[in-house]
Amino acid sequence: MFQSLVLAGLFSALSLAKTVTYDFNIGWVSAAPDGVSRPVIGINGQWPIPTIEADEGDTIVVKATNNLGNQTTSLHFHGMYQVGTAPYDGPVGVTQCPIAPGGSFTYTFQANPAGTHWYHSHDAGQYADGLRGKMVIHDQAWESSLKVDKQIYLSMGDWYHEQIPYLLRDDYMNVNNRDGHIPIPNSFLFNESTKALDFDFEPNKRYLLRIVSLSALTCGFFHIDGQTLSVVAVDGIPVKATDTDSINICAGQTYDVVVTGHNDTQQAPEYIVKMSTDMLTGPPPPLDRMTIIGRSRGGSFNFKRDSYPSSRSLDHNWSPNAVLDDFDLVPLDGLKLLTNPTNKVHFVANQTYFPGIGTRIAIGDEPFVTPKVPALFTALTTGEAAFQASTYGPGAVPQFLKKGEVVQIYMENPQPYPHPMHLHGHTFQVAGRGSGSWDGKDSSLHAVPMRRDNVVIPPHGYLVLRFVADNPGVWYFHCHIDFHLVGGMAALFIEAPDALQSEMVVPQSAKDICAATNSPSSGNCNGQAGAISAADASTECNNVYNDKSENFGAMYVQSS
Ligand SMILES: *[C@@H]1O[C@H](CO)[C@@H](O)[C@H](O)[C@H]1NC(C)=O
Ligand SMILES: *[C@@H]1O[C@H](CO)[C@@H](O)[C@H](O)[C@H]1NC(C)=O
Ligand SMILES: *[C@@H]1O[C@H](CO)[C@@H](O)[C@H](O)[C@H]1NC(C)=O
Ligand SMILES: *[C@@H]1O[C@H](CO)[C@@H](O)[C@H](O)[C@H]1NC(C)=O
Ligand SMILES: [Cu+2]
Repeated sequence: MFQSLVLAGLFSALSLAKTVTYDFNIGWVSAAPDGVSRPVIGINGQWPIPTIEADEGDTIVVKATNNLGNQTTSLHFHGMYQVGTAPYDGPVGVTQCPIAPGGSFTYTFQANPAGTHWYHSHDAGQYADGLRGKMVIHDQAWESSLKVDKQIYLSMGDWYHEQIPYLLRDDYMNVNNRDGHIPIPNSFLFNESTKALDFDFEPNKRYLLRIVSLSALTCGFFHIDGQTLSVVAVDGIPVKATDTDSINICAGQTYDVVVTGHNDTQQAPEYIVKMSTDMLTGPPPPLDRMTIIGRSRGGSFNFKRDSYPSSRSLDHNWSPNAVLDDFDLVPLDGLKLLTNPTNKVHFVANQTYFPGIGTRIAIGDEPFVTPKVPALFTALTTGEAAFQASTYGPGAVPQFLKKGEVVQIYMENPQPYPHPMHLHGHTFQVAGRGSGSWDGKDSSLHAVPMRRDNVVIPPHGYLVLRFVADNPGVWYFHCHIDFHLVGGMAALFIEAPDALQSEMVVPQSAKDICAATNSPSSGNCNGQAGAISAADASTECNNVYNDKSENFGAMYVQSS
């Protein structure tokens, strides 16, 4: 009886699910989001690019066609678990080959989990040239529990006038960059523009602001003068509503915030979006380039009727009084700390200058270097050898997980800069975070840790993350500062390769895009069947000493 009820419920949920299809032609367009015109990567001739929107459980189909001519591309649907659909996760060299100019690849996956997410190129720093957009997956029950009158989709993010391939070649990845200096953004954008939009908040009405950071480097503050921000979700995970004065959103993170329209003023309250400087390795851009100040309607103020008061409450020198500490958030489902991890992974951020090569940054034994064979395809096609590290090449920094086990990542950051660390295919509990080192005791971790998929490791500090290995696949764990990712700040979780081999094959369409770039789509890191010795892998496969490919971003060089 009970079982048939459950089945009936499942069936009705499934029968409501629909398929949402997008046909994306990815190509160059011209845009001037901060007044300076430059070529940017748009979709269907437009930039900013479209928002992907669906209900939880829907099937999303995105056909991505590469019309760039001179670069390869890929799309990653940031925040999607991709259960059973790892070949459609998007990162080049991890779950797919790059899409060559003229080629196309269709991504098919379930809209899961709900929340505010985004999608972006995952090909050699490319998203900073504009291929970055919003993705909202609706959970109607949660949304109606918020009693909001309207939902507003917003983004913030840094912006460069120079294209990423040139910034990588001439600056960040250059042999002369001895200290890991990162190019300073020229501007900070709010909803992809420096022009402040107006909020039309009606008195006492409630608004859900879904804000995503599309940044390549810097975090950004958001604050509305005289108004409380009620944070209700981070990275799509609902949390107990928590009031704050300001939030700081870092590269790749999302925040859902409820705001109630003012009823007690004649004024139009101002809001501010401001680049935060803690990740900059050099002097910040001019204040007016890193700040956007706009108005919201308040009280009896009416945009159409009234003129703005001349006095302003905020200026470019603003700094936040109090910023929400995401570590203190509590997930709405109250999920307790995962205990007794059976797999403990230890990472240490290590920035090193390699003579004759340049500055690279590792979290495991070596800086990550993109494998020639996408690591997922290696896991799927090498049988027993899929359990050996050498099979993936030293630059893949592979970490092996068993199905169902509790995994702990203990990461230390002895460096003076923070990093937003992002995991694909999962959300993790942020069980511990602090300065110095962790004492190794569960008693110093949070009992009900907040969960998200992207968390900042503090400078000279540490993180303790836990998650259940319940999603067989090959999942990237990386810094979301896109320069650091290109510079090697990543590792791979090879999760349950045995389960993978029995459940999944390399899709024919994925083999086709590999063939189009003359890349192997099966075998070990050298594109051969079976195992490879560690010695051979270190000379033949991906490592920092024999890699030059990433120095020029996603530039397409036709192999002869
Ligand atoms: C690629 O094409 C774009 C758009 O035409 C152009 O601005 C850019 O310089 C090209 N890149 C290279 C490396 O030639
Ligand atoms: C922000 O941009 C999105 C498109 O990405 C648009 O739908 C939305 O209306 C914009 N928000 C505001 C408040 O104008
Ligand atoms: C104004 O808002 C406050 C709560 O912020 C509420 O207590 C009060 O009743 C409201 N006044 C009017 C006139 O709506
Ligand atoms: C940092 O990386 C370099 C180069 O791979 C290595 O020689 C050094 O031992 C590493 N340091 C730490 C603390 O891991
Ligand atoms: Cu990502």
